[in-house]
Amino acid sequence: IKKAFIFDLDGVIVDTAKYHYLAWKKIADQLGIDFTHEHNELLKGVSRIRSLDIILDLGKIDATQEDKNKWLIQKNDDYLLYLVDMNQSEILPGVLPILKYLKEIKQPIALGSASKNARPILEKTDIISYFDAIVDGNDVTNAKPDPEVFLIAAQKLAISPENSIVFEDSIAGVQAANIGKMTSIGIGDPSTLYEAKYIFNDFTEITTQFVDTLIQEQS
Ligand code: G16
Ligand code: MG
Repeated sequence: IKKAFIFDLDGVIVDTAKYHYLAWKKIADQLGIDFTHEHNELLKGVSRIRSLDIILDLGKIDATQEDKNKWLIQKNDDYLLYLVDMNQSEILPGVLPILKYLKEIKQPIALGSASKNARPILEKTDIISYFDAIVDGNDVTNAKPDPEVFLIAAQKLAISPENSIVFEDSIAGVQAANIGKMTSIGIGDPSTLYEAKYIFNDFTEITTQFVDTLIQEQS
């Protein structure tokens, strides 16, 4: 049996969530908006444009489109600076062994990320060759929790949504997988990701036996 194994990027494969936070924090500080790590949870898995709107809402700021565009550019320029020195050491623990195992047993692998910077990150961390399909923020019109990104990924792998498995660290992403009728696996805090079918603190808790179970599981 073949299942589609779809990975989110930020927070699942690499810990870029901290860089997104730092780049947004700088803009929030500039605007005098209190922006905490807790607020940041709301931004995970959410598109760049939507993230800015959430921050401006927090500060009850009504901005012009011109200002918004300026901040979106500033945020991304800043974020890209954090990626310059990125390498394979920034892959989160336990991820590489599972990618290797999936390749070994010939299960199809896809990326399903909201980020427009996904490809350079996969290149810098040297794992792009593991992916049979890459679907990112450049390919979708509807942001998570809309399942579009994962549905396109499954389609590219020629696997039905029911036979697709999604690894996600964000609430919006878990919801997207569930809405798409896929098996959702939350990576992170169980009190945040309780809507997922399975939840693990991180990838070191995911065994090859568990992967085998997922492949055998009836959808
Ligand atoms: C990621 C992050 C979000 C970020 C979004 C857009 O999604 O979790 O915080 O806002 O991508 O990223 P960019 O500004 O690079 O286009 P994911 O789906 O990989 O977790
Ligand atoms: Mg994520």
